[in-house]
Formats: sequence, C-alpha cells, structure tokens
Amino acid sequence: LKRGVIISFYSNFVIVSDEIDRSETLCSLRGRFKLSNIRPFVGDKVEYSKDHDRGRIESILPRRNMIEKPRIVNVDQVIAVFSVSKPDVPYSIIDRTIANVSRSIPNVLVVLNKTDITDEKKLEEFKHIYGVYTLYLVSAYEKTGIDDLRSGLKDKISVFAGPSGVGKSSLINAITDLNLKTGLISDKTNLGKHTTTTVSLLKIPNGGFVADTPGFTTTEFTNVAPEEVQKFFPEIFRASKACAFDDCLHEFEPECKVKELVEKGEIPNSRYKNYLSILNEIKSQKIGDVRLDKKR
Ligand SMILES: Nc1nc2c(ncn2[C@@H]2O[C@H](COP(=O)(O)OP(=O)(O)OP(=O)(O)O)[C@@H](O)[C@H]2O)c(=O)[nH]1
Ligand SMILES: [Mg+2]
Ligand SMILES: [Zn+2]
Repeated sequence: LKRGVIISFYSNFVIVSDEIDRSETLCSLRGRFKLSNIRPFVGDKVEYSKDHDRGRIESILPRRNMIEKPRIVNVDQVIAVFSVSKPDVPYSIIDRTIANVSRSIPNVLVVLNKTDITDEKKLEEFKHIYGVYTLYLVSAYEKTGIDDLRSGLKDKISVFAGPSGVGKSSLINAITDLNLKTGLISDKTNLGKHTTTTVSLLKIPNGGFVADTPGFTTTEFTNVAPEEVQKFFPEIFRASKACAFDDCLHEFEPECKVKELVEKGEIPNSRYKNYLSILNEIKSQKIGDVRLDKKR
C-alpha cells in the first residue's frame, strides 16, 4: 500500500498527494473502507491502493489534531497574517487572533504583510511587540520575505488565518504555484461538474501544503478557564513561573513577575493590557454562568 495526504475532497472522491513523489491520485472511498463508517477529511494521512490511474482509500492513519470551519486535520502550524497599514489592524485584534488560533494549534507563526506601505517606526514597533514569535516581515506585492516564509512552511501543513484584507490569499498565491491547484481536476478527469465541498490543501513547490481559511479566525472566547489565558501569551506564561503564587493571574497579586517585567518594559504594555482584557472577559462570562445556575 502507498501512503499520502488527502488534499481535496469531492462528493464521492478525494485527491491524495503521495507521501514520496507527491503525485496526485483520484481515490474512491468504496470497498472495505466505506463500511468502516469513518469520514475522511482534508489533511488526513491515508493508506491507498492504486490500480492504473485510479486509487482507493484503504485506511486513515491516526489524527493528531483538527480545526473546524473549515475542517482540516493534522495541522502542523497556523500562519497568523496581519498588516498595520491598509488595514491598520489594532494590536488588540492581533492578540485576540493569535490567542484564539493557538487554542486549537499551539504552533503559531506570525507574518506582517504589506511592509511596502508600512513606515519604519511601525515596523520596529511590531518587531518589538511580537518578537516572542517566529516572525516574518513580508510584502506579497514586492515579493520580499517570501522565500524565507516558504522555507518556514517546508514539509508542513500550514493554515493561514487573520483578519480580512491583510493579504492572506495574495501571500498564498505568491508561495504556491497556482497552476497546480486546478490542474488535476480540470485537465485529466471529467470531474468538472463536481465542486469542492471543503477547503483544499495547496502544494508548495519545495514541499508542504497551505490552506486559506477565511472562516477560521474568530475572536470569541468560550470554554476557556481564566488560568488558561496566559498560555496564549508565551512571554507572560514564561514569566509566570517566577510569580510568588502558583495560581497568579497577574492582576492584583503581590510579587508578580509578569507585572514586574511589564513595568521594566520587557513585556510589551499592549500585550499585558490585551491579556487582561481577555482574562476579564472570560471572568465576567463565568460570573454570568454562576448567576444563571442560581436562578434555576
Ligand atoms: N500594498 C500591498 N497591498 C497588498 C499586499 N498584499 C495584498 N495586498 C492587497 O490587499 C488587499 C487584500 O488582499 P487579499 O489577499 O485579498 O486579503 P485576504 O487576507 O485574503 O482577505 P480575505 O480573503 O477577505 O480574508 C488586496 O487589494 C491586495 O491586492 C502587499 O504586500 N502590499
Ligand atoms: Mg482571501
Ligand atoms: Zn503573576
């Protein structure tokens, strides 16, 4: 049996990209597999058999993780894309977005796009605030930083996320060879009338896959415990180990390392402020929940 990754999903078929030579095979879900009642998703690592040009999925290997809307499994990292010029995305939205995506996929890389229209002062500020992350400063227009970014994506499944208009699709176009995207479906088969039912993984020429996800980014926080919020701020979480109290939330507690580092300017003020804002939002939700419970 061969192994590969499901890169797109059609009504009764999937396209599998081979693990070794990356060749694409149209695979059916018939046979033994269909009986097992497990639905495959984009990103699934599969075993498949091949007879002439047609393939058949035989089994799905265990999944490592899953994101919803759109559904993708086995995601290695999220590429959180922002701009601070046209649109000038506020740091509060940037921090909420990063916090939110890192709930499902802890490995977050940060990209600042549109550096061609961003002044030096804003660039430096962004680098200072988000230096705790693996950071790429790029321009999809001028194609600067694209090779670096592409090497950060090599051999991985990366999902792009971020506010509307920051240039996610433009960057994905710059990174991938878009001719590959539709090649198999439109040229070699008669599946033209089938439309994709979910997102597709796009091949990066040097290795790896990317997915564009307009719907992935929400800024709502539900089902998060107050003590979890700091985990979405790596510099705060790191410092928290040196707080006097194990359950320190870095608000009013004494001997708090986080507050000390904020005062020294080693943790950016905006990061701390946005941490507190998410924390308080979650706490007020909890209070709301308790009140509801009492009424019942
Ligand atoms: N100046 C400049 N403009 C850019 C750059 N990259 C993208 N744009 C422009 O920004 C606008 C939005 O780009 P998209 O790639 O559609 O943004 P997106 O993040 O995919 O947006 P959604 O699909 O709505 O989430 C377009 O007009 C692009 O031409 C860049 O590097 N520099
Ligand atoms: Mg887009
Ligand atoms: Zn603390």
